[in-house]
Amino acid sequence: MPASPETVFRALDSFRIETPSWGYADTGTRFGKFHQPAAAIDMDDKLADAAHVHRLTGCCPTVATHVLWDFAPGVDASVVASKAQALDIRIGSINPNLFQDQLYKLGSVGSPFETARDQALAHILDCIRIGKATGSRAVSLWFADGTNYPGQDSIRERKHRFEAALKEAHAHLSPEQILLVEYKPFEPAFYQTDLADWGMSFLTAKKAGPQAKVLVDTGHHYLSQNIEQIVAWLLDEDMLGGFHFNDRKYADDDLTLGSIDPYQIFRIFHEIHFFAWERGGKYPDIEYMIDQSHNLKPKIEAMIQTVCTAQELYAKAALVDHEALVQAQRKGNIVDAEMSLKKAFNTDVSVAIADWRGTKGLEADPLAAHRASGYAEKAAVERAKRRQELGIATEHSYA
Ligand code: LRH
Ligand code: MN
Ligand code: MN
Repeated sequence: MPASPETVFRALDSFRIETPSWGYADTGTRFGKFHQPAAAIDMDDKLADAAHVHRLTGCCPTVATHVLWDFAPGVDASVVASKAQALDIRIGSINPNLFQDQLYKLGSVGSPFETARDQALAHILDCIRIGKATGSRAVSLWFADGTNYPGQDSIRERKHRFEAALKEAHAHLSPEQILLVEYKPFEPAFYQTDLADWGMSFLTAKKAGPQAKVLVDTGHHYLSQNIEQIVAWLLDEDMLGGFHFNDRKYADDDLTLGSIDPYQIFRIFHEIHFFAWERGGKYPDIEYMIDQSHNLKPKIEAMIQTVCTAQELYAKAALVDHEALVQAQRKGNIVDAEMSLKKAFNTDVSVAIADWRGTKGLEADPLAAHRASGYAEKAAVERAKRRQELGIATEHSYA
């Protein structure tokens, strides 16, 4: 059944998704890295690639930055913001790096060492300053903190250290800024992670202050955990700040979105549309971001694939007949209730999305348009040459 174009158009008109700078550069697993000649070398390349993806999709106006990987020490962040602006994009979330420095061996803000805690907090405050200088809204916190062996440190003490640091960070936010608190149950800490699940992020964010919210990375859950239920609860508590979208088969696999389980992403989007429908069409303020590390697929193709999948699933989820769903729920009609979701999920939205792109002056198929543009081939030649000149033929700063 083809989709009602008005609903699809309305959904896509308001849908924006942020691409990550690190998704354009060479990445790998902890076992190794397979290099791509077209991969971005520096921030200028990452901005160019992000702008190219936005030009083709029309829905990725911001790029997430990882401070240590993207901003050279002492660089004027507003200059980077101007470069982005010149390319018709903006700097999006600012991600501190609280895990690579040797000082963070036992953690950052949760470390038993005061020097590590002080450095981590100072870095977060720097990121808040970078956010102000670049006109970006979200400072997005992910902590590798935790312990690897029972008894290694006091779990409660670490909790208190987190509460103190995030409260202090929150006090430095401008009224426009938000603090996103991401959780992850495992890796690199393998006994206990300080912010291991949404409840821990929720409490820590609540204690930090009203501008702190929870960030849900879809890869950061145990297998079979009901992520849409977490989303529904966070929406109901006005605590859902944003997403890091990716897919996984096992753990934090960072695969392209919907490559394994598109229905799960659909169900997450359904919770958001359903919530907004109950509120007369008022959508919550959510930062939709991609966090994937496709080290085998060509970088830009993988990014476009994820963006298009996100649009498709967001549009499909908007098609759920909420009236019918609520009627079925009230009658205890499980089959019809479930079918209202399935019917929307099984609707073909490809023509409606292509038409929407047409109304925005975009090509109907961004992936085909990218392939036809010759952008990747040109980048491969130019970047391979530059790598040689710089003496970094196969290396990149991402560790
Ligand atoms: C941690 C994480 C976090 C980091 C990103 C590179 O697994 O999801 O968001 O900032 O990966
Ligand atoms: Mn993440
Ligand atoms: Mn992750």
